[in-house]
Parts: sequence; C-alpha cells; structure tokens
Amino acid sequence: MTDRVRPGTLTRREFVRRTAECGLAASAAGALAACARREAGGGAAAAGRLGPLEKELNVYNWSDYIAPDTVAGFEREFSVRVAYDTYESNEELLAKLQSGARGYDVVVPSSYLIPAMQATELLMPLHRDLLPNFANIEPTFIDPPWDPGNAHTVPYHWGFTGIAYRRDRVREIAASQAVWSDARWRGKMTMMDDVREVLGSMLIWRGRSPNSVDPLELREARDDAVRAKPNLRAYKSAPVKADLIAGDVWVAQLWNGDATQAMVEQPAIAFAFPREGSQIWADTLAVLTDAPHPRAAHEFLNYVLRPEVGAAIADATGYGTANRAAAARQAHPIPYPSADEMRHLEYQRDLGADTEAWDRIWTEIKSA
Ligand code: SPD
Repeated sequence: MTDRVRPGTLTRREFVRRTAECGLAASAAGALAACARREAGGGAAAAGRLGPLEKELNVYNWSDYIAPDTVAGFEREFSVRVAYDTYESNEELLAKLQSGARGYDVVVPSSYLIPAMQATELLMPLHRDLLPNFANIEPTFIDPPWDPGNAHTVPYHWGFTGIAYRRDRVREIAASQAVWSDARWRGKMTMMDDVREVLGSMLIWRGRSPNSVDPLELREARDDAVRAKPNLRAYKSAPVKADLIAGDVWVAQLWNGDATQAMVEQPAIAFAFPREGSQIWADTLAVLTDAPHPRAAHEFLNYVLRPEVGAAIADATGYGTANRAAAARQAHPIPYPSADEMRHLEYQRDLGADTEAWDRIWTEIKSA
C-alpha cells in the first residue's frame, strides 16, 4: 500500500448503513435509480468545484493491467507524481475500501461491482466536461446496464475466462469446465482466487447461470468445488503466470489477457475456451467520492482515453479495449464477441443481497 493511502472512517457499519439507505438489499435496481438521481444533482453542482490540477495522484488498479510507460508518460506531461498500487480481485478492492482505506483517487472495478459501489456512494459522478476523449469509446460500451449513462465509470477493457495450459506437459486437455475434476493433473492445476470465477465455473459446468442465486444450485456448485479442491495446487489469480511460465503449474483457470501475457514469454502455453461456455466482464475506470485529487484523476482518465495511450495498454495487457480509436491503432485488436459467440458467454452481474450467500459459500470452500 502506498504511504499516501491511510485508514479512514468508512467503517463496515457505515458501509452497511449506506447500503441500507440506498435499499440495495431490497431492490438493487430501484436503489440504483434513486442514488443515480441524487448523485446527478450533486455532480452538476460539484462540476465547477474540482479546482486546479493537483500535484499527486493515487491509482489502485489490477496487477498487470497497464502499459509499462503509461504512468511515467502521464507524470512527465502533467507534472503529477503518481503512487500506484495493485490488487487481484474485485473483492480485495471492495474490502480495502470497506475497511476504510483512504487516499486512493482512481480505481478499476469490474462491471458487476459497480451497482454496489454506486449504492454505497463510493464513486464520484464523473465530470464529463473534463473527459473530451470519452468520445473515443466504442458504442457497445455506451450506456451499459451496469452504469446507466456512464455516470460513474469509463469503460476500460473487457475479457473472458478460460483455461491456460502447458502444451508440452499436458498433451491432451479437455477444453471443458470438467478439467478441474480431472485427477490426472492433481497438484499441477490452479483456479483463480476469486469467488465469481470458481463458483461461476462450477455453475456453468452443470449448465447453470454463473449468476445463479438459487440455493440448491449454489450448494451443488459448492460441493463440486470442494470435490475439485484436492486436484488444485492453489487458488491463484493473475500471479499464476509466473508458475505457468516456470512449468510448476500445467493447467490454470485464467483471464484471456493474462494468459496472452504468459504466452508471449513462454510459447508452450496455450489457451482453451471451455465448451460449456464461460463468463465475460468489462472493467472500468472510476474516481472515488472522497478522492483527494479529483482533478488529476479526471486528467488521468482522459489521458488513458487517448488513442495512442489506450492502444499501448491494450497491446501490453492482451485484453480487448473499449476504446474504438485505440483499437484502430492496434496491429491485432481483439474483436468483441459476435452475437453467436455471445451465446456461450454470460456477463457477470451484481448479485445484490445474495452476494452474502456467495461469500459464505466461498469461505466454506476455502476452509474445506
Ligand atoms: N490482470 C488484470 C486482470 C483484470 C481482470 N478483471 C476482471 C475480473 C472479472 N472477474
């Protein structure tokens, strides 16, 4: 954690109070509309109050999710010193904020996390007048269901989950969610340290929705995950790339861009799309309500939205960009799935009050 980020006053109780105030548990959709209306008013009033460009900026992003020179380029051009921290899951990001960490300006939540962050007033309504490069966004990501009117978030990248594996160690692999139950690679497989990915994968394997909140389906998915657990070396997300490259892990559940990054370093790595289908998600750039450097945060978002900056990030990360102008500059942009391909992909959605049940099951799996 950067020393500029400090524990603060948004306690878990306060988080729960804000959630209840916005009625999230009762009706996520209604709560969102109410919160969005309230914030839209405040946002317009606040537009003129961001003030001059601050000299510092604190960014909290996923690991390996930016180009090597993005931050340095921004610092040079704007004379802003950037402190940059990373996390490995949406739950880690949310837990950090819920525990009262203060000082971050820019965060990168996935689509399914945004409604909960909006309802608890963690996200600042964006000042679109400070984001002229928002015009570069691909129409698919304009006015998305997870953030109506793109009020709080700028679309960043999208991706999907699959199976990365070492072709030289595993000659034949079932391109299937069944692979996690295959004892042939016991101790040489990992799944991600991510409740949505592990339970989602088990649900899809049984032909269910990865957004299911049906108690029976969730129990079945939990049991499947517990049965698969002895085959796994660990639950590990993006950092598993190093183990795949070294040959210590042969089969890993992984996001497509991180798998591509590993493949660049180790050509024996391949990536399979599970035949039962998989999950798709979009990640976004957002500014926290209590960001100490809101003007620099907007400048950073606008900088990332430049075509050449966005293209460098997409090339470095291996993910599909939501920036149409950036994609046009890439030698090999990743095409957004066709309608036919989308039949095998389901967007991760906010689970509302059922998030708690998922978290409980995840604890059971981890401690089994
Ligand atoms: N290394 C960066 C990975 C970003 C993945 N974010 C999306 C997670 C969806 N569950």
